Amino acid sequence: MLIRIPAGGDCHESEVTPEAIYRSRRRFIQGAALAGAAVGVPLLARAAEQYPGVPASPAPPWFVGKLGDARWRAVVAQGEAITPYADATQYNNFYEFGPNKGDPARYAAELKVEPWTVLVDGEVEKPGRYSLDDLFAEGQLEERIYRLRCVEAWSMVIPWLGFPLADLVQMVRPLSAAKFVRFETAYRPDEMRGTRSSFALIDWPYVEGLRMDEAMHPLSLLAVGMYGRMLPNQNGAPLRLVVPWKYGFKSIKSIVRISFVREQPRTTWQSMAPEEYGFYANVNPQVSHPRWSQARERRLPGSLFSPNVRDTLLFNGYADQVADLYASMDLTKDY
Ligand SMILES: Nc1nc2c(c(=O)[nH]1)N[C@H]1C(S)=C(S)[C@@H](COP(=O)(O)O)O[C@H]1N2
Ligand SMILES: [Mo]
Repeated sequence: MLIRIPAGGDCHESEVTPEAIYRSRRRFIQGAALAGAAVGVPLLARAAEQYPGVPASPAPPWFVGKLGDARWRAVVAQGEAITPYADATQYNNFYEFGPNKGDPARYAAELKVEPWTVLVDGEVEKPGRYSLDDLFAEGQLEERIYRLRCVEAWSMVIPWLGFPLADLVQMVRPLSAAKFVRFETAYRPDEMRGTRSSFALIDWPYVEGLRMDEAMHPLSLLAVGMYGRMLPNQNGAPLRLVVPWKYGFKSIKSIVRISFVREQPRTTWQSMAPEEYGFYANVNPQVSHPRWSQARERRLPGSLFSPNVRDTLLFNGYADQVADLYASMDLTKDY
């Protein structure tokens, strides 16, 4: 399925700023405000050269096989550089491993991600327990470079590797009764020390959800990798959702269950603080969090002297692609 690319046209591979180039030459992307490209060069050969600072991790055969004929598809923005790998993997939110930004990098290695299965259930013709291999047997791996905007008002630009969520949804054949998709993270107290803490107010497992049309949207991605490699555990290995027009908390990590349901699911942050976090969680500069404004954001990495503050974009800059989904809604009420 093709991403609808807004006016502005193609963005070639060379226009995307890899981390190394960003660091060494500060070369920025010229061109369209938002552009995409599908270039048929195998990613495997490119990964090492595109993201040289990234440690190579042993990958299972299914991943290596997919990487061999991955499709390069950039979705980027003018003047925006890919966030250095070190920041994307050491400044994380993954409360299962602790409340501090450094906890996931420190402790997520304790999660055993191999073997891994995903339970698909609910209103669906082909329920079952699937391995990642089964889930993506037919899929072609794609690279997508997206902004990631946390509700805490920081953001990054991350090159994901994954499969369109829509392809998986179609493969398991939801029934017409299915109106929402509910996602659940692994809950393993032995391997997730944050869930053992009595200070955590979260009612585990972490749960997120999308309306069916959001799940079918071509920008919604199930990521299995980033920076040309397997996903690090702290970023949600082996399988995480990426919904780039919504606040980061919708992008649920380490998924073990995908359910097709009739009712809007009760999601983790919404159940904890419904006045602060909504089900939709669309990035919106005009809808403030009750305790802070969302009008601006800090693009990481920043520094004391260069905090890198920028205006928040409606739908995180993806309004041309997704605004239609919410045409009849009051975004201040359905936040
Ligand atoms: N299971 C689970 N998924 C999660 C979270 C979490 O705590 N647990 N944090 C979310 C939040 S708030 C953000 S901003 C993103 C952060 O993703 P990153 O660490 O890969 O940047 O993951 C989201 N997914
Ligand atoms: Mo977040």
